[in-house]
Amino acid sequence: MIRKIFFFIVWLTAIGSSVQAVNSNIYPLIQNVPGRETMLLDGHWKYMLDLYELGYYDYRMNEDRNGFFKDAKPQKPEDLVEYSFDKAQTLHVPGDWNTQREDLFNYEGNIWYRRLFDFKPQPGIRSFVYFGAVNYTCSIYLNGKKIGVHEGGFTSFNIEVTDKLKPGENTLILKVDNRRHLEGIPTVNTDWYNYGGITRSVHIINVPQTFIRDYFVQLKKGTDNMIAGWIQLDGATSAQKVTIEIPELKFRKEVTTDEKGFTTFEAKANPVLWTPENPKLYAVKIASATDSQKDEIGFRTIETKGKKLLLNGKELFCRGISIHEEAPFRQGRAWSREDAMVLLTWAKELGCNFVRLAHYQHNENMIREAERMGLLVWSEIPCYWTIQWQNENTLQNAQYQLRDMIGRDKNRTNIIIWSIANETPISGPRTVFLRKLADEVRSLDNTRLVAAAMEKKELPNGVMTLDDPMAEYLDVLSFNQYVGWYDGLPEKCDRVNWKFTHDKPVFISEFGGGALQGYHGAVNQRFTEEFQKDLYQRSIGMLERMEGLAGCTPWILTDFRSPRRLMVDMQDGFNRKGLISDKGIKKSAFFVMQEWYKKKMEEYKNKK
Ligand code: GCB
Repeated sequence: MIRKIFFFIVWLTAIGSSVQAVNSNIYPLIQNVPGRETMLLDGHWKYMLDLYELGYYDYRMNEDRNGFFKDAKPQKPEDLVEYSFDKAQTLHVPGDWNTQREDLFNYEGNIWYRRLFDFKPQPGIRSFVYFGAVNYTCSIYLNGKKIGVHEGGFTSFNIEVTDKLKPGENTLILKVDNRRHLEGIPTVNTDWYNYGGITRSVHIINVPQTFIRDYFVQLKKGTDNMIAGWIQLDGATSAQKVTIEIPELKFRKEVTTDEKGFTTFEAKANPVLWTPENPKLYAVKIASATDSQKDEIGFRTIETKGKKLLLNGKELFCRGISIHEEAPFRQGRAWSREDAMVLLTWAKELGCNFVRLAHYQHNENMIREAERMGLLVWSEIPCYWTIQWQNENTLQNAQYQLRDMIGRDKNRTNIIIWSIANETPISGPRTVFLRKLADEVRSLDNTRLVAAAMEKKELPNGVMTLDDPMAEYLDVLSFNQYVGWYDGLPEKCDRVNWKFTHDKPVFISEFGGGALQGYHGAVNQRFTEEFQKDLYQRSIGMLERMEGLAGCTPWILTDFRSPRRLMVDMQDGFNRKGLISDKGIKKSAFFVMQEWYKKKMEEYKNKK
């Protein structure tokens, strides 16, 4: 009897945990979703605003077994049902809710979403529901049953629903909660707008019983003529043959997986290396007995040598810009290919070969378009400012977000830097936390560099430096500095000298200042285009004197919404540090930076 009770408890715990957290341990991410034929669930979803979470808790605050996820409808006139998805209004998915309806603009709380769809189960086919991103937490219900919860507003996740879909009409319901949490990643305090909702596409992915779930195909670290990686099948119960082919390179390799469907491979090849000037991608085909995958993959090397960054062995200067995932012109979260094209075309116009996608993983369109356009990428997780360093759950959350970021994008050759944090306050626990993240990155992907946006330090003798214990564990000395904006006036840039003790490339991950586009005045008048222009001119002078500078990503491409920016008539809820306004108009500083990048490009053209 005691044994039976024990097993019952174990079973209950197992059920509980499989419902509780959808993470890459339970449902590993499916690679290359854009390359699969999927059933897209984008479009108009019914929604209900639920300020008091009454669709979730009963009046004693217990989880209600008959919450809104039941999608109840009165059957008889006397039935009491106090909500109706059928009569509710709609929100477009993907999209944040804030910019779709005026009354939701400042809403932080719960919204229920419902989507009905027809489905025809087919024998031998497995199905997964895939979410590009939902901010910040969500509970997911299919046909009245909870199938998972997820935390983290910018990473993708999928859940297997093979046994939960039914023939005919299916009901997918999400409870999305975008409230901020002290223990969250990010925490309550950021400098960007907390757009809520199902912000990226939703797909049903249908795959064979045994399918190619994941793969990693890049140049082997330290070589430029050896393509190496691994393939993971899902559903395999015995060893299987898998082939990987790159027809243009006449590269073909057949390998056999272990009984869990995993295999590594490596073989010689001579690809034309991916560069910003020639962003060459190859069609790569992976095939198993039951499934096949097609992707476009490029090959390049990235390494550091003393103070130099080397791309394909050649010295690189990152002519970069920081970008938030905010839609040009209409504001709100960007998600579409068109949004990505507009933002990245501006970056190209500025003369960039590099973009810092701040402060969280951006949608896949951004990364893939950047790759096609020849833009190198810094990708980061929202481990930003005052994280709860001693909270184990917070660490685990950061680790999942990191794994999911790398999980989705590890085959994108334009990503050369994984960043683990931004401007975090130095302390023992913080360094322990960040070291674990840095180790995690290296264990998942040793082909790229690991960085964090750290902070500068001014020594009593006026010398500026980087004095952060994390510098030792990271590959680049990357830090944000606002000399001339938060720290003195622009003329300070002319006086500052920088000294670094580490023999590593220096990278300025942020600098800049605000200006309201079209606001003109004296050079010492804050928020004028003249002030911003002068600040950029002097910052460039300072950067030119910085030994070992390997690149920079000024803050920021476009003005973006932030609740921290309250100045009426000047900010009006926008961080105005953009080189381009929220209306898409370039400010004077844009052209200063453009001119400098032209010069840098010439300077580095013939570097070895
Ligand atoms: C920073 C932050 C960035 C802010 C920026 C600012 O250092 O990393 O998220 O938006 O400063 O404008 O103050």
